[in-house]
Amino acid sequence: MAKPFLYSIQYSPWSEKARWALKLRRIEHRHHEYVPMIEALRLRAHTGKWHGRITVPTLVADGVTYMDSFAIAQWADQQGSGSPLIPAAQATEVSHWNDACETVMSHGRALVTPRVAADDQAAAEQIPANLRWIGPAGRPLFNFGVRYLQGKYGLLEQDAEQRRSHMRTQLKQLRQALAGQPFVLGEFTFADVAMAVALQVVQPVADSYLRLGAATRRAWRDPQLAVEFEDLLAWRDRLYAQWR
Ligand SMILES: N[C@@H](CCC(=O)N[C@@H](CS)C(=O)NCC(=O)O)C(=O)O
Repeated sequence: MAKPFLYSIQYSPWSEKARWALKLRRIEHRHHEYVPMIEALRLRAHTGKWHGRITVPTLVADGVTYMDSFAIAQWADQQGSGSPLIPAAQATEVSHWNDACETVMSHGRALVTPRVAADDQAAAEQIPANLRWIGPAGRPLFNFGVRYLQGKYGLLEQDAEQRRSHMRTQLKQLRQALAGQPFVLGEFTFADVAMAVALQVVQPVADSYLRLGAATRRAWRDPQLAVEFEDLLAWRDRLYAQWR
């Protein structure tokens, strides 16, 4: 049987969720670092998905395509070994927390993107290493990429304060669910993975877990939310140290 094949984006928290789940379930796989826009055709050809939206992470296993980080985690939970990520008795709760993660990260993406775009060094860091030879053409390519993301993910549809308020609601619920304990649902589950990764858009986790350029790292930090949710960032760091 061929090893599962994962398309992922190194800096993307959605990819991080999938990578972490595969690691926890000790699933060996091949990996390809996906270049947004430029490799869309390759991904469509591999998965046979010629219509509709394609996103990464995407896992292809035994001819079946899983094009969503939670779908990959659910698949991983049926394979491999280790303690369950999504215990049957808590499947509904885990799914709820995955939705909360999606809310935080999608609003977070809309806050991060303009901060990266406003910083020349951060913008330059987004050009993949194997495309750096294009030199000054990198900036227009990056600007095109920003417009592509704005359209695809509706990044301009709400203002920053509205988005922060949606994120705050979810993060306060996380604080309440944790109530000073180590795990969201009493024991370690994918709910912890999802919410720990969601905090990437509040303030990135240490470079040793997820490497980012210095300017990119600055741009991913939300100055307001990072101060308001210092306790959750500390929880995230402890969870990474023990489980990642
Ligand atoms: N619900 C999806 C969302 C994935 C997602 O938003 N992926 C972005 C990561 S930045 C992506 O594929 N970006 C590249 C592109 O849209 O071309 C999941 O959980 O996997």
